[in-house]
Amino acid sequence: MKKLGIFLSIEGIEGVGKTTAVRFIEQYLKQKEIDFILTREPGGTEIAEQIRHILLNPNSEEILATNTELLLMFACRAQHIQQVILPALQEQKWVVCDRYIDASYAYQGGGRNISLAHIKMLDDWIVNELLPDKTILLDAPPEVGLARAKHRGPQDRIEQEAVDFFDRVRRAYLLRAEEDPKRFRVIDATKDLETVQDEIIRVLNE
Ligand code: Z5A
Repeated sequence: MKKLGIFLSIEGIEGVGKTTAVRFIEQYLKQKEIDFILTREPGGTEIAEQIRHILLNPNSEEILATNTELLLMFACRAQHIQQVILPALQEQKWVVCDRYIDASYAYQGGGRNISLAHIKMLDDWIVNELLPDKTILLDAPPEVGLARAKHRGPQDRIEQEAVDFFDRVRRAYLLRAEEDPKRFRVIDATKDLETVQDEIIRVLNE
């Protein structure tokens, strides 16, 4: 099979600096004249962005059931893999993705307490081993992320959860990293931006 491009995902709880990291990586790859795409989950295609709106809309009068949340995350991912991620990798581009499969284990597994067996079943079906080559996990306690995120606009549906929820999400992320040390690089996101970016460069150079 033809060699695929490099697949990099960025993970972490709300406000830890994923968007900032993605912008930094964008500059770095441009400087190195590497062909890449930036994308995100949930979203990344026209249809997946429409589903994202349902997932994050804080104003719906109907409560979104946790199983529906999980299934919609994977519906987005199925569309995203098919339409964006796989074609780009097949063209040997780098794919830099703001959140991917680990977010489902962390948020729907850790945060919402959905059984890992159910998530794994969808993972096997939809992701089918299309894992990132490297995953940068920006790690910080929820208080740090939430304080940073506070300065932005109104919160989306998931952002309205309590600190306890994000604590469970963080622990689930760290567990994923522990289980797959070859793929994950955990970066202490409480450090200043320059230190975090030095660490990111180290991962990119790998
Ligand atoms: N979700 C899910 O549940 N299941 C799934 O499978 C997937 C997703 C794929 C999508 O939100 C939601 O979907 C998310 C998980 C769920 N819900 N939550 N929560 P998103 O990815 O669009 O947005 P987000 O997680 O809420 O990210 P964010 O709030 O945009 O945060 P961020 O991108 O990590 O942070 P940032 O915007 O880069 O930085 C925040 C501020 O901190 C900003 O002012 C920066 O300048 C500053 N910053 C960044 N780094 C530093 C350092 N090192 N020091 C000081 N200040 C810093």
